[in-house]
Amino acid sequence: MSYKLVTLGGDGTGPEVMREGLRVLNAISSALDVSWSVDDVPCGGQYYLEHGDRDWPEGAEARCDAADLILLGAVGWPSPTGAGPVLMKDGKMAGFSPVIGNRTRLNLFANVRPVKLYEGVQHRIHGQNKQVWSPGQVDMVMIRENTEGLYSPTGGKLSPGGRTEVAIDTRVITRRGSEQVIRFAFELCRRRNKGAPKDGKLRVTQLVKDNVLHGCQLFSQVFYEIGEEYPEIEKDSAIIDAFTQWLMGQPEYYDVVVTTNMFGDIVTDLASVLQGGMGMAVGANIGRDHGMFEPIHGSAPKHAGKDKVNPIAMILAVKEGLEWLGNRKQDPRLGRAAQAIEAAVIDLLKTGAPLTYDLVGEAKAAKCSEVGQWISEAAVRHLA
Ligand code: GGG
Repeated sequence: MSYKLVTLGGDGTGPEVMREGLRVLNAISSALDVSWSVDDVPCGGQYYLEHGDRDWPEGAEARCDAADLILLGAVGWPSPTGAGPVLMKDGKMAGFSPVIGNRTRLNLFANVRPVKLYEGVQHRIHGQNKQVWSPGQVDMVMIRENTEGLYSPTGGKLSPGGRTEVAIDTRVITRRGSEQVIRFAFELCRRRNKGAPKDGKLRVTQLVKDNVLHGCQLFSQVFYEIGEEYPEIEKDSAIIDAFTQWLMGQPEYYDVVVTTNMFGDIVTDLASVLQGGMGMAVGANIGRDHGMFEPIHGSAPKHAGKDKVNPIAMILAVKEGLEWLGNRKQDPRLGRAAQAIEAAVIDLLKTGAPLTYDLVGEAKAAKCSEVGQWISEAAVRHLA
């Protein structure tokens, strides 16, 4: 039996990091005798520019729906006409379908973003390659609601192009959407059973602006209702703007964090600074029946085609995907594969080379493919 894998490489550096993710997946799968049927679906802004009417082929939805596992690289491409990304006729970003389209259609309601600092990562928060925090101090999971909020496919423009032009984005927060993601956060906190690095307490922190926004008031109400079912977990609430400075100043206080869609989008990019940057940060889009795994970074057009960017986030996305699928299918081989990949990444970061420019600077930088090759060999060694 083989598992069905859909790959959505997308734009720019997306296909480059995907290639390294697949290099690791293939190496470890042959060592464990796991087989995959791989369906590569082209998509994104570049696809739209070449094909004219859609950002992925006819029938792509059904191909994703049939997958056991979906891996996404990155989407979004600059418009040849000037500022901003390539947009489709309906005003959506070309690349909407594989990302927000899949999240919505497949009800991938939880966007799970581990924020973990591995030993050896030199982040540059104060302008030098030093560590501000030790790895044990940064180990939280952020959960972003993934199907509604400001990313709901509602809103539009009135009088487009005229002097009276008005653009409206509607922030939709539903009880059902809030319930499913908040419950997911409490369950994850219980299952993870780690607690915050600072004090070992199981803690779920919600990020809201409930002093201003109706949607956040509903989210918060649901948070405390559901929280009652988890007496062993501390319920913590932070106003999103204040949270941004607490996150940087005392990351060790946080265990599991849950928030609405756009707050989560922004704050997880910020949190990536604590773990070495966007090249280290993974997003797992999880629903009841489907999962899609991606690096949280975008397509980085200026680096495209240079074999330059950090593939570790994509490789860790493969690891998260294998862990998720292994649990779903009760296949212990996939769990072993996931552990071996993480162990290989840990080895590499401790060894200190080969690593890409974002982690070690241009002078010492290795290529994207060298990093992928090193990790794939090390992961296989971990299985022996
Ligand atoms: N790999 C992530 C990616 O391609 N992001 C592009 C994007 O527009 N994402 C929207 C989102 O994460 O909400």
